[in-house]
Amino acid sequence: MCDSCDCGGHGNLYSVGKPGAAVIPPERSARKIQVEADVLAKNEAVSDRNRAWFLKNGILALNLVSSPGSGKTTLLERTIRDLSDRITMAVIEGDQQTSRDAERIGATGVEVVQVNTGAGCHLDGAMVHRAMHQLNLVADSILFIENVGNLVCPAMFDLGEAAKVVIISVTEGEDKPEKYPQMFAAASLCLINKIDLLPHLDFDVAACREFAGQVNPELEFIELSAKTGEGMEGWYNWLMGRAGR
Ligand SMILES: Nc1nc2c(ncn2[C@@H]2O[C@H](COP(=O)(O)OP(=O)(O)OP(=O)(O)O)[C@@H](O)[C@H]2O)c(=O)[nH]1
Ligand SMILES: [Mg+2]
Repeated sequence: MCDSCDCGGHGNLYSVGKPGAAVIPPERSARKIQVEADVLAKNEAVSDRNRAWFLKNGILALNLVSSPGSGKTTLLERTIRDLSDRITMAVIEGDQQTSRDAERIGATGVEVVQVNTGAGCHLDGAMVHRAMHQLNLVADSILFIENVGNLVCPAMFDLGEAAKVVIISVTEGEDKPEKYPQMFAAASLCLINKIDLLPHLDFDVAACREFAGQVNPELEFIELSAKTGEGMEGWYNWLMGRAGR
């Protein structure tokens, strides 16, 4: 287990030049794997109930995952402003601390709940369950769940969403799908954000797509800028399609 949370990270250490030299003794490792399985199974049970409730009530729940600062909240602000006359939307905001993102989303006029995870590095099914019942969710709507900025642990924790949307910004380096494959394997859609900055960077979009495609051949891609609005139409088409419009 990762020391700071119940995310299941095993923390194997490797010496440079000696790949595969795991340092956790086998008996401790087995116990950790059992604890991890228990935690994930418990989360899965809650999240399955969330998913059933979303389905029954006609709500498209999407789990937005990324590194910190890739542009999730900026994307949501523009999306809400552009689509609010076409579909009802609500947001659950996950951050370790502060209600800054909820305040930004609240300024757009939609319902929003902030969840602070404290030392935790991801949302889980129970947090989403509590938060969703604080919102007046209506049929034929979209619930965006902005997860804690973290490219590792949120990949493992199902929230009951219909799909994970992973956002990678062009300032992060095109090798992220190779280094953090689980997140790209778990996602249905990859948004490549901040393309307005491409002229100033050496980010290789084709290589990024290739790395992510190796991890997940089914992954769809949309390149956009939440800042300038370029490419957002593709995202809106994807959203409305998933919402059955
Ligand atoms: N140039 C450019 N900047 C962007 C774009 N999208 C977001 N930003 C900037 O990136 C920074 C982080 O944006 P946020 O929307 O707060 O990112 P986030 O993923 O919600 O961040 P956390 O919630 O902290 O993980 C802000 O300064 C945004 O203005 C974009 O498309 N282009
Ligand atoms: Mg944010």
